[in-house]
Amino acid sequence: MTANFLENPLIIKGKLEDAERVKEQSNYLRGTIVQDLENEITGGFSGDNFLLIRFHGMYQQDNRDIRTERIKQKLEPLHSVMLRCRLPGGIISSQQWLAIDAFANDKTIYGSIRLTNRQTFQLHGILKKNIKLSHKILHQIGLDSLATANDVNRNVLCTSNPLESKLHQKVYNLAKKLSEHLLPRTKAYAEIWLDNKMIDTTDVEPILGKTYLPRKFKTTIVIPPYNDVDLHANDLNFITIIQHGKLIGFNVLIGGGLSIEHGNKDTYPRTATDFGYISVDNILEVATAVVTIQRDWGNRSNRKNARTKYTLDRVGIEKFKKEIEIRANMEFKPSYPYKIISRGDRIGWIKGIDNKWHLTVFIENGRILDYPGYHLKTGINEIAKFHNGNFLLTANQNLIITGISEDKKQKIESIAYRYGLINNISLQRKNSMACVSFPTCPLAMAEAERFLPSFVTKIENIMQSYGVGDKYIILRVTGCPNGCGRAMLAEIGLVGKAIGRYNLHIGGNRIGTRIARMYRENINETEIIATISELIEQWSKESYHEEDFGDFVIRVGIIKPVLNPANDFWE
Ligand code: SRM
Ligand code: SF4
Repeated sequence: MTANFLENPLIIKGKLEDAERVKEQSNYLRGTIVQDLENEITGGFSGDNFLLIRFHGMYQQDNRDIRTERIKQKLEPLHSVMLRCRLPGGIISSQQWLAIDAFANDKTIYGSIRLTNRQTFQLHGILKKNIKLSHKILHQIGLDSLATANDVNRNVLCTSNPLESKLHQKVYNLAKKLSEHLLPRTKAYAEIWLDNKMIDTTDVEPILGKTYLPRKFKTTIVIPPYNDVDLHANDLNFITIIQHGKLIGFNVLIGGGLSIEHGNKDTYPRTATDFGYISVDNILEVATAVVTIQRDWGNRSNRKNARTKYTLDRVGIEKFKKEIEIRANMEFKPSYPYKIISRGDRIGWIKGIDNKWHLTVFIENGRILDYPGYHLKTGINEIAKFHNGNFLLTANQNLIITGISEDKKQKIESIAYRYGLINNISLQRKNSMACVSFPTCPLAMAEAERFLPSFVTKIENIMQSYGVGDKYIILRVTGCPNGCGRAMLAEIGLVGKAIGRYNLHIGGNRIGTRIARMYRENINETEIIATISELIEQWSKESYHEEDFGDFVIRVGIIKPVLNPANDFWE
């Protein structure tokens, strides 16, 4: 049923992006990575390999804080790679954690583990000589970094939901199954990083195809009422429908994505569209259909317009839907009603229906490192040594220590207190998030992770001064318009424009179904604080009972809602 690539009118014709040539000529993602690894003259990867290593879960980076200094000294940038692990649903055992923790300490430049907002972790600063070792260690502990970057289906997200543990286990298993089903089949990863000899030379990619997808692809499974995975940032979402405690099927939402390019009106953030309901048994067929449609119809001539959201708006929802039904041999039924109540994590202790305890630890910006006077990394390591169970990484960059029996609770609590892991964190801080940005992100335009902590303190003070210190606003900072910090789904979002300057977006809602619109362009921190202060003052005086900030600014007409992003986002 695969669409004919040459004759199908739904395919954009035009000069292909160079990334397409790279994939085509890569021999199923091998390139000359092996030869490059042996080249000790440079710490980086050359030519196509720079992009190809991304399919294996790594990005070449350098420390931007010292880049200019090194250039002055006529040195090449201090190249290293950031490795992103594949961890569907975010579950990692404490034993696996200890191995990662030791590797981060001993073999990375920065010594940190960075929890990402897609339920996994990144290790920044792995030198070329240690890359193979990193993959071997991952392999030994049953993990890999395959397909966590570039034009494939990325880490599959699944609601972190310890309270509904029975259902969570089932849904988590589906997330794993989906992740494996959509993985590249090439043996390149094992050959290059794990020294497995090439078994044959005819790798076949039945789902992804020889040139893989036109762009990255993101999938979630959501257990309402929690939208902690921020489904509207994703290409494909399965919302679980439960009847009498049993999972019966999913509502399928397609075409979410948040990235834009400053000033490029052909780009826009988009929330996912509801396509209808499918039964549990159809999940793999529907996922295959959506991925292969995007593979066949996605724009390979312009990476800025290549995500599923653009394909969907170009071909139309009805056409896209019909094609899924043909390829998956099923029909969508009308969606079931469901209710989302929140997006945040429930920091602190929760008792699950399994009678076990779950402790969610707040990790500011997901950065796990020992700081002077705050030994966060050591504290988590101590818990991992004692716990002998699982950790669960959330899509809000936090960490849950799961399944703690009553007799172990006290000891874990005492370790957590000793290392300052259980803190008096304000609601505002718990609901604030930033992307990585400087110093490692090559695309960063403004600070994000290093900017957020003190910025939140300022917002907390403003909230206090207007008597709304017990409330919160979903606040997110993203260092450039790629939108990794999901600022486009925030009530207040800052989008990096240049060093020290941001576009200020407002008007997203609490449950993450409305895009935030630009309110002020290219302003500095002082201007941002002054603007937000005025808005919070007005909110504190004029809002209805329990009216959230994002809804307030829309209701009183401070900003127009984004209703149809393809047409009205840039108005
Ligand atoms: Fe992202 C690229 C970090 C979630 C949209 N993202 C990058 C890179 C790899 C920069 C690069 O291409 O060289 C960043 C690495 C920085 C570093 O030093 O670590 C980066 N993205 C992150 C993380 C770590 C942010 C975080 O603080 O948690 C998240 C890793 C997720 C993961 O584990 O897989 C991360 N990125 C997101 C999200 C949010 C989400 O998925 O929920 C988005 C917006 C949603 C979306 O996809 O539309 C996002 N990242 C992008 C884009 C723009 C994609 C596009 O459609 O144009 C890029 C740039 C690109 O792909 O060309 C990008
Ligand atoms: Fe880097 Fe931009 Fe993503 Fe932030 S939003 S991590 S600055 S690519």
